[in-house]
Amino acid sequence: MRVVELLDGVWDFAFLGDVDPESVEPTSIRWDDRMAVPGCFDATPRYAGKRGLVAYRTSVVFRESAPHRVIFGAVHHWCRAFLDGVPIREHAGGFTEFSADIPTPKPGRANLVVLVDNRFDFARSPLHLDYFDWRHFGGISRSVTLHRLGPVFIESVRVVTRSLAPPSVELTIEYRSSLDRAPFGVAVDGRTLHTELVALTPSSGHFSRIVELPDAALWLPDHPHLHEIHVTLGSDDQRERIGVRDVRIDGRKILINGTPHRLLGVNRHEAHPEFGHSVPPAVQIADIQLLREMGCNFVRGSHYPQDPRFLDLCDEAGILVWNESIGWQHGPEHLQNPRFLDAQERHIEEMVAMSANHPSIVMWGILNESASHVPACRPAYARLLRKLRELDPTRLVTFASNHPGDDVCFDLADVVSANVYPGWYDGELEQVPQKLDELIARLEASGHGSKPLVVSEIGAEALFGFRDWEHGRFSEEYQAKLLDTVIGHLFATSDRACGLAIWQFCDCRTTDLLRVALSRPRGFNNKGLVDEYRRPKLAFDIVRSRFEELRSRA
Ligand code: ADA
Repeated sequence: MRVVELLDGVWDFAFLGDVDPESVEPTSIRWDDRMAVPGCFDATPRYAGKRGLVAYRTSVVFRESAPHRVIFGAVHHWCRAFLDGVPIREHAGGFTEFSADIPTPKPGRANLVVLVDNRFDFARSPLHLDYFDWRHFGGISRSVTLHRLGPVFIESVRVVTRSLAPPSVELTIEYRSSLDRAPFGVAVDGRTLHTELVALTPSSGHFSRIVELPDAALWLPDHPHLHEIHVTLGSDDQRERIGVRDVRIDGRKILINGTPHRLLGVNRHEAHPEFGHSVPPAVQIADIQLLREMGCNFVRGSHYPQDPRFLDLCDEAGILVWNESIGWQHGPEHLQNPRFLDAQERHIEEMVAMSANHPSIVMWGILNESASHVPACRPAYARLLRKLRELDPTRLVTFASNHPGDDVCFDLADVVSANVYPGWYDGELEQVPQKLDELIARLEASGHGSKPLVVSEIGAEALFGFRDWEHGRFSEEYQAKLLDTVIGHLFATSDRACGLAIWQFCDCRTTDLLRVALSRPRGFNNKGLVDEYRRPKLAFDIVRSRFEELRSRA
């Protein structure tokens, strides 16, 4: 079985500042501080809000000269890793997993140094830009593990539901090998269901098998049954937790295992003022508790791939997920730039590779609020959505448009998703019902009326604790009243939308770029139903009672 060592803990740390990474000699850094891994250094008091190059160091022990791999859960947002001063991997882009191979380590202790840069630099890290409406925290934000690789090793195990009755799944195993055959086995929930001696192609390859799961119960939001699949190949193994379910569309409805589901939920940033993007399990569990308390069965991971551990919790809680690749209001200058699109494509590959086995994910999203109304940007949407469908034909694809009236890419998606702000950026609260009706009428008129519609953002800003008799903007009362009106109108008087993701679950720190910061009191996007410490605002109870009522009617 594979030997895996968790490298998390307290690492040596140095804040190097505004220096060029090319000028840094990793063996002569002055280590003058300590930092938690996983963690975001710029969420700690000493380095709060700082941008620059930093260095992390730990030591690892190789007991033998066999090939090893270091897997980084996520690093924000550019890094270069060295083993004893020798570069082993460079990576741009946070929120996704990547690895570094060490084919022939010297037995003994070695230093693993990671230079990490949270500065904005389109040339090096085109996916993280300073104007996005959230704070890009920096650091090694998810776990780091060291894997010893044997003569045969499993690169990935992909599990896809093939049939609901009788339940069966298709497993696709990608491997690397120096052998021409190896015993292969599949156990489900501890029971061996399949064994064979499988022929392997030299160096690398893949094969698929369909396995019936006679005792499996199906995964549904109300009954999220999970099963553990243990795959062995030669001396290597991998465990995946899966749910047997399928996702389809029937006209304007989204079906899970053949049953229409109305998606009721929120957008969630993976962030916390004390931990940045490295949200600890205790907070993730609190978030799940709050989502359930509100009656949500849906979360949109805005606007980047969610932590696999949070996805595990969604799998367990039966919360449907829209998992999204990173992006925010990109115009033609990005969407026609091959460098940007290549980086998006690599990031999408990493996102799908790390999260495709989560049954909670029902759709993939791309490019939040980008120029999907500009004909010249259509090829970018076509390319990235095509990529997603190639990588995963079993799920729906979508993108959140903030130009739903004149979007030119909706036909490329399975689900039409609209971000709208009636009563906040667009008109007064009293106009909300009329504006929602106009949105639906425009979609019908432009020929997109036959697809499922998700209102993927809608909301209002409320400063936690600001209660006011005028019920004006920024008060908790205003937000509560607006969301009450939205939910009431969207589902009580019309059934056109099949999903809603309120903007947003919790307040989050935003960019310090002046033009955005001036419209964001406290430097936060304050449209959360709870504040950044998860304290509920008035709207929390309103949403809960509306969602409860809708679910009891369903
Ligand atoms: C947009 C965007 C969100 C957030 C929101 C707001 O719709 O997609 O990330 O910025 O607006 O609060 O204005």
